[in-house]
Amino acid sequence: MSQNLASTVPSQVRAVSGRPAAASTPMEVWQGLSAAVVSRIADDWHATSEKYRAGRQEHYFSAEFLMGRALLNNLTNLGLVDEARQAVSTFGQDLSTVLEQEPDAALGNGGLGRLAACFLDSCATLNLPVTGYGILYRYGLFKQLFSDGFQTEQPDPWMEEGYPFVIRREEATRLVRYNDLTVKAVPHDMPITGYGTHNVGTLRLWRAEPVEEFDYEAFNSQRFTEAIVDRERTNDISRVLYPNDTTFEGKLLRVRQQYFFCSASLQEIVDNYIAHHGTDLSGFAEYNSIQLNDTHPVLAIPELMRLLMDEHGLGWEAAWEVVTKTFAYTNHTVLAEALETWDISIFDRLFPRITEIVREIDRRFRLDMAQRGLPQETIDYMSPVSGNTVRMAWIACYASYSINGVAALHTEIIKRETLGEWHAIWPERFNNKTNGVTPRRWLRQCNPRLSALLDEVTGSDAWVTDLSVLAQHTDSVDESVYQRLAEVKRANKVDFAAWVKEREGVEIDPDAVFDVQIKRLHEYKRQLLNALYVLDLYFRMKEDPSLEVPKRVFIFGAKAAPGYVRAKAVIKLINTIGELVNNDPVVSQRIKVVFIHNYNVSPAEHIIPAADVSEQISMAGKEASGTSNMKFMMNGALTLGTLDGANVEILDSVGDDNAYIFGATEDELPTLRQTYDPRAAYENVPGLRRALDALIDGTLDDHGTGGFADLRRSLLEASYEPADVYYVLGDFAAYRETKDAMAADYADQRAWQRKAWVNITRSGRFSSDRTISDYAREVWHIEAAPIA
Ligand code: 26Y
Repeated sequence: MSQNLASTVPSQVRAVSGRPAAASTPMEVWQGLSAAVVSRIADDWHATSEKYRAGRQEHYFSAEFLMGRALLNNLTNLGLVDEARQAVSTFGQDLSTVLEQEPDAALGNGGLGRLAACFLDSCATLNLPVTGYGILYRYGLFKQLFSDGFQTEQPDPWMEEGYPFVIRREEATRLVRYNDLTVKAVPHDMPITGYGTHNVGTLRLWRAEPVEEFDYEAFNSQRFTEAIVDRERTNDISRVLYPNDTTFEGKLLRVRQQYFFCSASLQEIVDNYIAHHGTDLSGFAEYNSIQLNDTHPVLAIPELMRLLMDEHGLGWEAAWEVVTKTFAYTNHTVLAEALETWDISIFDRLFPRITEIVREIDRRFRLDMAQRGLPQETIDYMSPVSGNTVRMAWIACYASYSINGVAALHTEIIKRETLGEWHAIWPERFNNKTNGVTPRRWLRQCNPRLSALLDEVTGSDAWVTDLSVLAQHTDSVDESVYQRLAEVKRANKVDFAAWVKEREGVEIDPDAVFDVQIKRLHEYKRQLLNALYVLDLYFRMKEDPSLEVPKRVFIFGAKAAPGYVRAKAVIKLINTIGELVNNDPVVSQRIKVVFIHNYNVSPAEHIIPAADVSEQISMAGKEASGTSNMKFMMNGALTLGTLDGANVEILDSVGDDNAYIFGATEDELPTLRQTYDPRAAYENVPGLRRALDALIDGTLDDHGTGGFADLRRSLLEASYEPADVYYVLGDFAAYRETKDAMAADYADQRAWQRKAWVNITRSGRFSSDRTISDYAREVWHIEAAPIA
């Protein structure tokens, strides 16, 4: 029987701080409480790992895991929140202060990385034998600061002060060999607790370390720099998430990283197979399957070929047979620039044997296709190697038994276009797995008020592990629920307003409509469309001070890739519009703009429960799925969106009356484009000319960078590149009309709360438990393995 936290926490805190618990800092209390939680789950964790190792398992390979904070998540899953609050209060500490000490484990960029984290949570909750594998980046995604409204980046040394939820497993170290370097891969495991279960899953993150600490001989002979050069080259491998890859050296490092975690993970999986099932590797795929989270881990395909052939004696055919029954590939994008390709010279430099295998895959692919009678042109297009270029997505498609998209519309697009040639040959490999998000973190934990209401209305907490039960209550509730829901939202908004005041220094009114767009900054996501709306609204209000404008706060959160100049100009633009609006004594009475800096998982947990409007306004066909749209829905925000990604399915679930949909659809766009003239939109669409001209007439100052003029040109000038690639001006009128109408609807609170209730109760389909059950049954062929 585990001891209760009140008895273990003080000693854990003392061990960390070397002081009495009452004299320790909140950070030290976070450390101690976290250590107490790890100690509490240790036996179950071990038992789960042993159990999973013996049977059929799924391995989730991902370059990103955007885990966010761990302590509250674990306390919630283990049902220990109240006990922990009680335990720390005995020595005068406040649990929420303690929880706010924790850094976010931001080992990911955005959607793809956060999806991997939600998936692990669902796998643990469903007792599924799934392990995540990735890299223990020393620096997570950069910290974003604003300087004069411009984004600046700072390193994020998230583990520097110690991180109790990562356990080093020295004994399971592997060697990863490159042509020019051999490195140790040391596993660091994070426990993944589930809700209401004893099972504890594992996220195994590899850290690169030098085989020899440093060259002592060189050091002793006073050649200090030489002594540490190799050591630093090794440490570089797990130093930072996605280093800049605009230079050859940068690309080399990215490929080194990818190979690093694929090779180490595969070595372990193969060794485990041998330990449990013997040395005949031909049965490997009966016990193991590997999900490739996009193309970043695709080097696992040639690497498993290498291990099976060179280290375990299988012939090519036998090895290929295993490989093609092992891998499944998830595609997360239709944007051509995100489909990874590498120059084969990089492979030559790093691992000539992998080059050989990739070339052999290519040779056999071409033969195979020729035998199927495909025209040479098609074969050349599809082949894994073309000239000097290796195409990772094509290798994935050829070797995988399953290929999936992440929302219904996205899967249709990859079948028809992005991966159309593969679909023509292997239609049976393709399937859809609409994304989902974990209701533990994204509802239970981040929105305790709404959780309590749901417990009350449904009579239990069963919804936490079966979100679909909420649908039974869509219509069968009494009127008072809408009032209660309004009170919950209002209280969340009050909390959020205080958080914003403290963090960003901006005062916002909880009675305003909170309109939110939070996601990575990309042109296709069209933050610019939102910004132009706000700018236009500002001018409308200046022009007619008597205009009836519902009170609103426009909330943004977004990081731009450090080298993405235009995305950075959009950030500066939003901040500049924010200054204009917020400093206007009259306009700021009704509207405000807030840009939450350093948007990440934990800020999202503050923002989403307080949101009224969820902006999902990508150009139709470009957002593969979106997942924040699902989190907003669960928390009762209404979608303002295009028919893109999972928005389509959200609309299906809630019906036309409960979502605000606008803009050109994916199937309309090709025709619209033929006659599309952004200049005509500029001339004729009300408000556009004024808003766009403000970018160049001195109204908005970009400090002479030319960034705003570039944004304007990108929308208007065809000579520049195809003008307005993402149809911002084409959709502006529809967006403006729908958004105005939506804000006006907010006045009828009874009707608004009814819509919110429909969204919440119909969100069951978007639980990652549903997604993971589908993967487990249809792709992974694994079953629940509860330890107790
Ligand atoms: C090539 C490399 C630099 C690269 C790195 C990261 C390419 C892509 C990515 C990340 C992609 C990503 O996050 N995609 C998002 O995946 C989510 C989960 O499936 C989707 O909901 C979202 O629509 C998609 O943009």
